Amino acid sequence: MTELILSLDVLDKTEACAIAKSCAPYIDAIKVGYPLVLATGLSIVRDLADLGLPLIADFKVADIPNTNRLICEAVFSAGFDAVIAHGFVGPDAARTCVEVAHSHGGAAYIVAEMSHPGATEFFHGGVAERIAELAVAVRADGIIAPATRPERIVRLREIIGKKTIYSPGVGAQGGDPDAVARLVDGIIVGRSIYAAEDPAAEAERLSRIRR
Ligand code: O7E
Repeated sequence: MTELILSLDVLDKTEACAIAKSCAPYIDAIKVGYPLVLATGLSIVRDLADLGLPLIADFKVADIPNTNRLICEAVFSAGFDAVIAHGFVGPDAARTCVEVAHSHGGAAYIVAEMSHPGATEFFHGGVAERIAELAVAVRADGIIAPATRPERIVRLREIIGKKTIYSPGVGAQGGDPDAVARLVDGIIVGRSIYAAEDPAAEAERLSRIRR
Protein backbone atom coordinates (compact mmCIF):
# COMPACT_ATOMS: atom_id res chain seq x y z
CA MET A 1 0.00 0.00 0.00
CA THR A 2 1.37 3.39 -0.95
CA GLU A 3 1.77 5.65 2.04
CA LEU A 4 0.35 9.16 2.19
CA ILE A 5 2.65 11.67 3.85
CA LEU A 6 1.27 15.08 4.76
CA SER A 7 3.69 17.93 4.11
CA LEU A 8 2.63 20.34 6.83
CA ASP A 9 3.97 23.61 5.41
CA VAL A 10 1.70 25.98 7.27
CA LEU A 11 2.99 28.73 9.53
CA ASP A 12 0.57 28.80 12.41
CA LYS A 13 0.80 26.31 15.24
CA THR A 14 -2.93 26.10 15.93
CA GLU A 15 -3.72 25.65 12.25
CA ALA A 16 -0.96 23.05 11.84
CA CYS A 17 -2.21 21.01 14.78
CA ALA A 18 -5.84 21.23 13.65
CA ILE A 19 -5.03 20.13 10.08
CA ALA A 20 -2.78 17.31 11.30
CA LYS A 21 -5.42 16.08 13.74
CA SER A 22 -8.23 16.10 11.18
CA CYS A 23 -6.08 14.32 8.58
CA ALA A 24 -4.50 11.83 11.00
CA PRO A 25 -6.92 8.94 10.26
CA TYR A 26 -5.99 9.06 6.56
CA ILE A 27 -2.23 9.69 6.56
CA ASP A 28 0.81 7.56 7.40
CA ALA A 29 3.31 10.23 8.44
CA ILE A 30 3.78 13.98 8.73
CA LYS A 31 6.66 15.83 7.08
CA VAL A 32 7.74 18.95 8.94
CA GLY A 33 10.16 21.36 7.34
CA TYR A 34 11.66 24.80 7.71
CA PRO A 35 8.44 26.81 7.19
CA LEU A 36 6.66 25.29 10.19
CA VAL A 37 9.67 24.91 12.48
CA LEU A 38 10.99 28.42 11.82
CA ALA A 39 7.52 29.86 12.42
CA THR A 40 6.61 27.92 15.54
CA GLY A 41 9.83 26.51 17.00
CA LEU A 42 10.87 22.93 17.58
CA SER A 43 8.18 22.51 20.23
CA ILE A 44 5.80 21.77 17.34
CA VAL A 45 7.31 18.28 17.33
CA ARG A 46 5.95 17.60 20.81
CA ASP A 47 2.55 19.00 19.83
CA LEU A 48 2.31 16.73 16.80
CA ALA A 49 3.73 13.68 18.59
CA ASP A 50 0.42 13.22 20.40
CA LEU A 51 -1.11 12.03 17.12
CA GLY A 52 1.11 8.94 17.18
CA LEU A 53 2.24 9.31 13.56
CA PRO A 54 5.88 9.16 12.39
CA LEU A 55 7.35 12.65 12.06
CA ILE A 56 9.82 13.26 9.25
CA ALA A 57 12.24 16.19 9.52
CA ASP A 58 12.60 17.74 6.09
CA PHE A 59 15.68 19.86 6.68
CA LYS A 60 17.44 18.63 3.52
CA VAL A 61 20.63 18.43 5.54
CA ALA A 62 23.57 19.43 3.36
CA ASP A 63 26.72 20.27 5.29
CA ILE A 64 30.08 18.82 6.28
CA PRO A 65 29.95 15.58 8.26
CA ASN A 66 30.42 17.18 11.67
CA THR A 67 27.69 19.77 11.13
CA ASN A 68 25.39 17.12 9.66
CA ARG A 69 25.95 15.08 12.80
CA LEU A 70 25.06 18.02 15.06
CA ILE A 71 21.93 18.78 13.03
CA CYS A 72 20.76 15.15 12.97
CA GLU A 73 21.39 14.66 16.69
CA ALA A 74 19.21 17.72 17.34
CA VAL A 75 16.54 16.36 14.98
CA PHE A 76 16.24 13.03 16.78
CA SER A 77 16.59 14.56 20.25
CA ALA A 78 13.62 16.77 19.37
CA GLY A 79 11.52 13.65 18.77
CA PHE A 80 11.57 13.21 15.00
CA ASP A 81 11.51 9.67 13.60
CA ALA A 82 13.29 10.34 10.30
CA VAL A 83 15.43 12.92 8.57
CA ILE A 84 15.83 13.97 4.95
CA ALA A 85 19.31 14.84 3.74
CA HIS A 86 20.92 15.85 0.48
CA GLY A 87 23.26 13.44 -1.23
CA PHE A 88 25.22 15.84 -3.43
CA VAL A 89 27.42 16.65 -0.42
CA GLY A 90 29.10 13.27 -0.88
CA PRO A 91 29.24 9.92 0.88
CA ASP A 92 30.93 10.97 4.12
CA ALA A 93 28.45 13.74 4.86
CA ALA A 94 25.41 11.70 3.79
CA ARG A 95 26.60 8.62 5.69
CA THR A 96 26.81 10.69 8.88
CA CYS A 97 23.09 11.46 8.64
CA VAL A 98 22.28 7.79 8.12
CA GLU A 99 24.47 6.71 11.05
CA VAL A 100 22.95 9.23 13.43
CA ALA A 101 19.44 8.27 12.31
CA HIS A 102 20.10 4.58 12.81
CA SER A 103 21.77 5.14 16.19
CA HIS A 104 18.44 6.62 17.32
CA GLY A 105 16.38 3.84 15.75
CA GLY A 106 15.27 6.30 13.05
CA ALA A 107 15.49 6.52 9.28
CA ALA A 108 17.30 8.73 6.78
CA TYR A 109 16.22 9.49 3.24
CA ILE A 110 18.44 11.04 0.58
CA VAL A 111 17.16 13.52 -2.01
CA ALA A 112 18.11 11.98 -5.36
CA GLU A 113 16.26 14.38 -7.66
CA MET A 114 13.94 17.31 -6.95
CA SER A 115 10.53 17.96 -8.44
CA HIS A 116 10.60 21.60 -9.58
CA PRO A 117 11.37 22.56 -13.21
CA GLY A 118 14.81 24.02 -12.45
CA ALA A 119 15.95 20.79 -10.82
CA THR A 120 16.83 19.38 -14.23
CA GLU A 121 19.69 21.90 -14.53
CA PHE A 122 21.94 20.01 -12.13
CA PHE A 123 20.22 16.72 -11.25
CA HIS A 124 20.00 15.48 -14.85
CA GLY A 125 22.94 14.20 -16.88
CA GLY A 126 23.71 11.36 -14.50
CA VAL A 127 23.85 13.21 -11.18
CA ALA A 128 20.58 11.87 -9.76
CA GLU A 129 21.63 8.35 -10.71
CA ARG A 130 24.92 8.81 -8.88
CA ILE A 131 23.14 10.15 -5.82
CA ALA A 132 20.82 7.12 -5.86
CA GLU A 133 23.89 4.89 -5.99
CA LEU A 134 25.33 6.85 -3.08
CA ALA A 135 22.11 6.32 -1.11
CA VAL A 136 22.55 2.58 -1.54
CA ALA A 137 26.25 2.75 -0.62
CA VAL A 138 25.68 4.69 2.61
CA ARG A 139 22.77 2.40 3.56
CA ALA A 140 20.13 5.11 3.52
CA ASP A 141 16.59 3.90 4.07
CA GLY A 142 15.45 5.35 0.78
CA ILE A 143 15.42 8.28 -1.59
CA ILE A 144 13.27 11.24 -2.57
CA ALA A 145 12.31 11.28 -6.25
CA PRO A 146 10.06 13.62 -8.26
CA ALA A 147 6.37 12.89 -8.77
CA THR A 148 6.52 15.41 -11.60
CA ARG A 149 8.70 13.00 -13.65
CA PRO A 150 7.44 9.41 -13.29
CA GLU A 151 9.96 8.20 -15.90
CA ARG A 152 12.76 9.40 -13.62
CA ILE A 153 11.24 7.49 -10.70
CA VAL A 154 11.34 4.35 -12.85
CA ARG A 155 15.01 4.99 -13.69
CA LEU A 156 15.99 5.64 -10.06
CA ARG A 157 14.04 2.55 -8.92
CA GLU A 158 16.34 0.46 -11.15
CA ILE A 159 19.27 1.68 -9.07
CA ILE A 160 17.90 1.46 -5.55
CA GLY A 161 15.86 -1.73 -5.88
CA LYS A 162 13.50 -2.28 -2.96
CA LYS A 163 14.57 0.70 -0.92
CA THR A 164 11.86 3.21 -0.11
CA ILE A 165 10.96 5.97 -2.56
CA TYR A 166 9.03 8.93 -1.22
CA SER A 167 7.79 11.28 -3.88
CA PRO A 168 6.73 14.94 -3.62
CA GLY A 169 5.22 17.00 -6.42
CA VAL A 170 1.71 15.64 -6.87
CA GLY A 171 -1.21 18.03 -7.08
CA ALA A 172 0.01 21.62 -6.78
CA GLN A 173 3.18 20.90 -8.78
CA GLY A 174 1.33 18.96 -11.45
CA GLY A 175 2.21 15.36 -10.63
CA ASP A 176 -0.59 12.82 -11.06
CA PRO A 177 -1.07 10.81 -7.84
CA ASP A 178 -2.65 7.87 -9.69
CA ALA A 179 0.32 7.57 -12.04
CA VAL A 180 2.93 7.96 -9.32
CA ALA A 181 1.43 5.95 -6.47
CA ARG A 182 2.08 2.59 -8.12
CA LEU A 183 5.77 3.48 -8.62
CA VAL A 184 6.65 4.63 -5.12
CA ASP A 185 6.30 3.70 -1.46
CA GLY A 186 4.79 7.00 -0.45
CA ILE A 187 3.52 10.23 -1.94
CA ILE A 188 4.26 13.49 -0.13
CA VAL A 189 1.40 15.98 -0.42
CA GLY A 190 1.29 19.52 0.87
CA ARG A 191 -0.92 22.21 -0.64
CA SER A 192 -3.48 19.83 -2.17
CA ILE A 193 -4.34 18.82 1.37
CA TYR A 194 -3.58 21.70 3.72
CA ALA A 195 -4.92 24.41 1.37
CA ALA A 196 -8.06 22.47 0.52
CA GLU A 197 -11.40 23.69 1.81
CA ASP A 198 -11.69 20.39 3.68
CA PRO A 199 -8.16 19.00 4.27
CA ALA A 200 -9.44 15.80 5.89
CA ALA A 201 -11.70 15.05 2.92
CA GLU A 202 -8.82 15.56 0.49
CA ALA A 203 -6.53 13.37 2.61
CA GLU A 204 -9.22 10.71 2.70
CA ARG A 205 -9.58 10.88 -1.11
CA LEU A 206 -5.82 10.57 -1.64
CA SER A 207 -5.54 7.78 0.91
CA ARG A 208 -7.72 5.62 -1.31
CA ILE A 209 -5.04 5.62 -4.00
CA ARG A 210 -3.42 2.24 -4.01
CA ARG A 211 -0.69 0.68 -6.09
O1 O7E B 1 3.90 21.06 -3.58
P1 O7E B 1 3.30 20.67 -2.27
O2 O7E B 1 2.57 21.79 -1.61
O3 O7E B 1 2.52 19.39 -2.34
O4 O7E B 1 4.52 20.40 -1.26
C1 O7E B 1 5.54 19.52 -1.55
C2 O7E B 1 6.47 19.42 -0.38
O5 O7E B 1 7.54 18.55 -0.75
C3 O7E B 1 7.12 20.74 0.04
O6 O7E B 1 7.37 20.68 1.44
C4 O7E B 1 8.44 20.74 -0.69
O7 O7E B 1 9.43 21.47 -0.02
C5 O7E B 1 8.78 19.26 -0.70
N1 O7E B 1 9.62 18.80 -1.82
C6 O7E B 1 9.25 19.04 -3.11
O8 O7E B 1 8.20 19.60 -3.39
N2 O7E B 1 10.10 18.66 -4.11
C7 O7E B 1 11.26 18.01 -3.90
O9 O7E B 1 11.97 17.69 -4.84
C8 O7E B 1 11.61 17.71 -2.58
C9 O7E B 1 10.74 18.05 -1.56
C10 O7E B 1 10.99 17.52 -0.28
O10 O7E B 1 10.17 17.45 0.59
O11 O7E B 1 12.15 16.95 -0.11
C11 O7E B 1 12.27 16.10 0.91
C12 O7E B 1 11.15 15.09 0.92
